[in-house]
Amino acid sequence: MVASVKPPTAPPHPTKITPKMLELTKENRDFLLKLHRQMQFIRRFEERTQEQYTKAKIGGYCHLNIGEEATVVGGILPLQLTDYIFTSYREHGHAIARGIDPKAVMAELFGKENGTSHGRGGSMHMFDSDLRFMGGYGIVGGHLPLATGGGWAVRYKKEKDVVFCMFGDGATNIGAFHESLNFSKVFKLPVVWFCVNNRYGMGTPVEAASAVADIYKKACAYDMESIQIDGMNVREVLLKTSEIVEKTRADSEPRFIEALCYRFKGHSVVDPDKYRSTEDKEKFRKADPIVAFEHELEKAKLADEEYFKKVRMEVDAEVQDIIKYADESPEPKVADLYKYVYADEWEERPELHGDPL
Ligand SMILES: Cc1ncc(C[n+]2csc(CCOP(=O)(O)OP(=O)(O)O)c2C)c(N)n1
Ligand SMILES: [Mg+2]
Repeated sequence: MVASVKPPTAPPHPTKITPKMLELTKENRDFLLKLHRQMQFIRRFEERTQEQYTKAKIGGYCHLNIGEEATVVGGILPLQLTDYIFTSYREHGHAIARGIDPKAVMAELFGKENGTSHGRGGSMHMFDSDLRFMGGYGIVGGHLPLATGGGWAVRYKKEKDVVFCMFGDGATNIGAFHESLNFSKVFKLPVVWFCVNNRYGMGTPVEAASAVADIYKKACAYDMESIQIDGMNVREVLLKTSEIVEKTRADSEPRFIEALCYRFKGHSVVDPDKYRSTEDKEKFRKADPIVAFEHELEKAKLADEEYFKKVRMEVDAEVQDIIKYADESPEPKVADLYKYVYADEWEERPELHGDPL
């Protein structure tokens, strides 16, 4: 699969993040405000997605990123467009941050023909091979061996791309997690393992499911560099992710990041979220990654409440247009039911045969 993906052309945003770029200065204002706007856009996109679900415009499973925006934007942005991304099912925001047209993301949610997967996948299966967005996956941890295979392909072809694999805390308790980390280390695969620790796997807190509560320590068993970062702070996520990704690009050693955060809504849109205390929710609400970033921008006199209000209104209008687009988009045709089930053509790549290492 990875071998036949076309290399993309121009990157839509700066990829190598330096500490200087993130300083709260006037010179960096445009970039910082873009970050803020993107997080705010994803937040609104998700809020409106929830609304559309309750109106039965969206069906199937549906998991939102609300509260995790700093890990979404901060995790995806430092990647180059030739890097490969694998994510879990909570991936609408990641697809948007990667540069997939949000209209195609919403159309996919609506099950429409012009969605990223022609409406066949829905919420958990955003995909864009041109942008090397290799999919959201519904089986917890099921994509980790696939990312390992992606890392193998990159090494096999002697390329300089990085495979970026995002998953939840719950995924670190399954066998495929350990096999994947072990394999990536033994064969020196350029994979960055990025764990979004939102402290819960459905209704189960990390401590009740994992023998090791500090998840980054699990990677130490495979002798790889592993760090724990503040997943509520977009500047920290960007910088640390960029550093780790570039190290992996340089030496093809796998590395591990654990980003601590919190999801503000239930596990999925139908979860009434009765298992978390009000105190806990309030505590984390106070650390809202968007509000925290707004405070930083305001303190540095780079923006004010009026500006933030304007952004909220603008992104909401954009999302409303996107919903209209998705709603008016065509349904897949019944006659096309079997289309996209099997690959149409097999690309012969004899140059790939040989000794990979
Ligand atoms: C192999 C497998 N087991 C169980 C499930 C049901 N399930 C869906 S999401 C989930 C929790 C996963 O939690 P985590 O990895 O922390 O990700 P989060 O939802 O918090 O982003 C479970 C158990 C599944 N989809 N796949
Ligand atoms: Mg979780």
